[in-house]
Amino acid sequence: MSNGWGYADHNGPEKWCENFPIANGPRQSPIDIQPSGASYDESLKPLKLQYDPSTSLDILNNGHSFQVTFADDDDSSTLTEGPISGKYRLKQFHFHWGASDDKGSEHTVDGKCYPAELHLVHWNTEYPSFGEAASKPDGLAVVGVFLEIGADNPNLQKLLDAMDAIKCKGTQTSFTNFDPTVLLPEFLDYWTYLGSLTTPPLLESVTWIVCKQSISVSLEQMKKFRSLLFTAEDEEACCMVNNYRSPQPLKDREVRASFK
Ligand code: 1SD
Ligand code: ZN
Repeated sequence: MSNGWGYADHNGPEKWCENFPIANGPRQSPIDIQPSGASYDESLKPLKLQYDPSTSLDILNNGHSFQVTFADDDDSSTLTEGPISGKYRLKQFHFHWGASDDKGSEHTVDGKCYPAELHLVHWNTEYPSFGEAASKPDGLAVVGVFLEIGADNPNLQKLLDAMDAIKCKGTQTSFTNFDPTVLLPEFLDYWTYLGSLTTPPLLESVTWIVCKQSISVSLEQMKKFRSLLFTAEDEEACCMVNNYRSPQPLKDREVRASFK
């Protein structure tokens, strides 16, 4: 894994444990969610997502995914309630997807893979910064939303239109006034469990909140995701696909459901 981690055979998820031994730790993500094994917890509150579109800054191809970054110097865009206590600020969102429609999500439900999964990454304002929060057991909260093949999703269009400008690794462009609320499903029933980042350094700091309801994406729109490149402009082009980690052992963890 000399040239850093990725999703290829030589530097992919099976190799991450060489440099990041926590890959085999007690609370790794993603997991296969088994609805029959999840316990309904009536104390779980509805999620409260308050996002201010003026906090969206730019869109970036980081060579692993593409992400939209948000200004997080005040409490303008936050996640509160749900399974967490206190206030978590939105830092960025990004996606994971497959080379074909039968794979791509990180979490699975009873073994079912979705073609893509959206992650909205938030950090606990009890800590001074994202960087410090990222290593604390309650430092991050990531909301996961599955994408399912269906109708063209107009709410993805602004993102897809920006992709031509960020085709290569290391490129970014301004992406302002975007409201990530439009990417959420209509109903916010969720499963929650304690896990980790799904990419190196795989820190065990994430309260995962995975929405039961998916959002739609068309075949054409999925094609556009797959037209991004893992590679920089001066490298041999390699399509950004299969940028997901497979489910990890549940070990001694409980998955709770906000719904019956
Ligand atoms: O894959 C992302 C990674 O890009 C980075 O955003 C990290 C947070 O620093 O989070 C992981 S993930 O666990 O949200 N997939
Ligand atoms: Zn992710």
